[in-house]
Amino acid sequence: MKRQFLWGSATASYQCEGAWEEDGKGPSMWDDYFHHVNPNAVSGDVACDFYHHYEEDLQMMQDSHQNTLRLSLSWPRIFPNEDQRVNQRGVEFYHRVLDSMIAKGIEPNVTLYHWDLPAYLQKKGGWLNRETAFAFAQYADFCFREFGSKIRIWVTLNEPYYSTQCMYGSGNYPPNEKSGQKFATAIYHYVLASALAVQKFRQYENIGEIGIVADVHPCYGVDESEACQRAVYLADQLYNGCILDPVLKGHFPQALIEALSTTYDFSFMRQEDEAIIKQGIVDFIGLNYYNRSYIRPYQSGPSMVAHNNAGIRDAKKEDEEVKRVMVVKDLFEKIEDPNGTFTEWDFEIYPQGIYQICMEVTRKYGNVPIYITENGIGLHETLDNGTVHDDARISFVEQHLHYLLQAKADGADIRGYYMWSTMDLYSWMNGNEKRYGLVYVDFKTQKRYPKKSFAWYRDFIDAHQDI
Ligand code: BGP
Repeated sequence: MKRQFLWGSATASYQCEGAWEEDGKGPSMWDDYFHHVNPNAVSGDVACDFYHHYEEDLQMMQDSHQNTLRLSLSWPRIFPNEDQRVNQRGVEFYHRVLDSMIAKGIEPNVTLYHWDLPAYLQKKGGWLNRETAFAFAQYADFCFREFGSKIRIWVTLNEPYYSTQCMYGSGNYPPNEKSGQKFATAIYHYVLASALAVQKFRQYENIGEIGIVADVHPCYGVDESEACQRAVYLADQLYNGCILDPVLKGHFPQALIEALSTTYDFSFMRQEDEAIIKQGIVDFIGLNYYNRSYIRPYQSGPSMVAHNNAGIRDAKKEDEEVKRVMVVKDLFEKIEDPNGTFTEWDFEIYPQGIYQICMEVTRKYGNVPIYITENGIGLHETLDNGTVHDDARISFVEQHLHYLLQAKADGADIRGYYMWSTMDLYSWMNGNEKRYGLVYVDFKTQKRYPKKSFAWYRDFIDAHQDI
């Protein structure tokens, strides 16, 4: 029987729920960070208060004919303390949300971990500590048992590569460190965690399928030279292969490890883990596509990575550090294409990249089922007569969907598409003013206002039901 294509949008617990300490929830590493380390920054304490507005948000999804929502569970809402006693009120919240979704014909696509690590685990080293991987598997196992009758699409982790880059590369996210060694260690433990959770999942029958969500970055060289091709090859292994290879082939990309092993110590990779990682192969892959990587051979300087959280495109002229660039010493450099089109946060708009990455994944990993689990554009927006005329978003999504449907027609097994995001929500280091939603949220009143893209997406879905 032909499966219905899934058309929906995505959120994440810390970015939408709010209620950071309500009904027995424990603090996550983000709560600790904003309450103790960076108290002047905008936090996700309230966000768009999905905890109290979920009925309204799900109703709007149904009104726009979306048949799926990607959401995540907050680990510290379920296991608030180190004693590992279940917080029943947190569990009940997720049951209420799932029941409401199912009643509205909205398929749950559930991520177990979207970066809100319990604070008690962060205090013990977080993803640098291999014990975190085993703790994750225990938490995942609980969720499989508790919610297994309601969830058919499971995701272990969201964007292990990008979150590690932000935690230990740019130092943009807590714990705000810049260490290549820690970067490599954390990625490894993430992959181990996913594999351990998949092992647990396989013990159950009839609880659906399990995957992982990877941020993907199709890599393009500045020229065709041999040196550039080598740089692109290694950049692709780092940005894409270091997650996709282990979860789809069962091992890490060898050339990358060889290239890095003169600088970094890989002794955290234990032989006993090899079998676990081999058994951790997923059923599908979720791809988050925002932009491509434009690559040239390594030129000079130490390894570094920087982000633009200022939301001002010209900020980079004043301060080089806000430029969205990366250097991996001796391997490659990621730069801006001087002819590219960029958002105010230096995200390049490159719709063809979604075609490229879907076809590459299909070719390299044997036609694996694909969901596009995030795609969208962050903009500064204001309310205008009760709505937002977000033509830039409509154009962005329309172009990406054009290329996505082309990839599907050319043989990629694409099963669903999720716009980031369902409604405006909290954008990590960019606070509340980098808006991605189909629905505008007034964060002061928590009132919702559908944007122009909301109706556009509904009509697009209606016209593409039978693909
Ligand atoms: C992805 C994350 C999301 C979301 C999105 C937009 O990396 O999975 O959580 O935040 O990017 O990123 P940002 O909010 O930083 O612009």
